[in-house]
Amino acid sequence: MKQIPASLLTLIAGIGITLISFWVGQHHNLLPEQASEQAPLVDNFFNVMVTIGTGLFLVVEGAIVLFIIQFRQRKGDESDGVPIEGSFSLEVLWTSIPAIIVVGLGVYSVVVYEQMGGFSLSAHGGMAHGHASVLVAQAPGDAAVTPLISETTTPTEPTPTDAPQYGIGATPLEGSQAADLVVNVTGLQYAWIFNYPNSGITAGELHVPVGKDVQLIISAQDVIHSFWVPQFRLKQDAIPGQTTELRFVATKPGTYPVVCTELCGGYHGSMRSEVVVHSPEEFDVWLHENQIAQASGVAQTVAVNPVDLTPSEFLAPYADALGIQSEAIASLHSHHS
Ligand SMILES: [Cu+2]
Repeated sequence: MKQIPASLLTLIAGIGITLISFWVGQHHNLLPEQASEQAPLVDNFFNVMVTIGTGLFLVVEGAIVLFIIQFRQRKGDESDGVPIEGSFSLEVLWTSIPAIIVVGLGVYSVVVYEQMGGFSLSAHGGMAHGHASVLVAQAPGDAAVTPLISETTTPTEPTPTDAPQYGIGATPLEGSQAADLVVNVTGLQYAWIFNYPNSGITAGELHVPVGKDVQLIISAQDVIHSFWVPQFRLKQDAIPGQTTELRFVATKPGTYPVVCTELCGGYHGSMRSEVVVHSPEEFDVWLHENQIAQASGVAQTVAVNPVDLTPSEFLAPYADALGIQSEAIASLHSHHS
């Protein structure tokens, strides 16, 4: 029988590895369900990485297994191995292929970040403004540089309201449009507090309507925390003294976990909450009920056994005091520990 040429075998192996890699990239089941408009962007990127990773794994491991068999020591063979000094063309190949992959993934990740609104120039300042104010802040220490900088940047200092915000903002499609719902998120050891500035509600879980453009303004009271909803594929740091933003559209009604992903202290692991995605009607009911409950004041709420309360109800009496009263924080500690 005539030997099959090596180039043909390599071609068949290449096609096989490619097909397997693409299949694994689409069927790995490693990610939780998608519940936001942003999730498919992240998942497509992840699938590309899994596809490439599978291909590399098969090529490298396959070569090892193949060579173990093909170049094994045969019985009675005591001779030395073939003296191989190296191969310049092989080295060029295995340096350039990873380089192309890394640069390609880097470019793709920037595209995804941009589509999610990572480079938004929001009404709150945006990246360009942020850089300018940083330069102005550095200038006083260097007299020679000051005149140069003051010529190129606007002399006005940003006011607190248009302070630069970092994070995922409006997408290029949304432009400078305002979000449908704004929620202030505060991270503190060891809880997340959600405040709805337009309705005055303060809650221990995040409630949002499905299909609506939601803007979170995230801050931290003590140390760095990180707000993460795995099903939304969104994560944003909560930093003391610097607000960050996270803008998303939830696509599936349901309850999803909110996790702190920044080791923030002894009970970091218990710093969890939930985001409840309602239908628009359900959300209006929730909004209405909570406005009534929180308007009724402290006197009535104190009489209720706290064990029977949801975090939202429990936090209601402290709505006004949030952020300043140590009492409110102490209550949160006892509730969450
Ligand atoms: Cu935390």
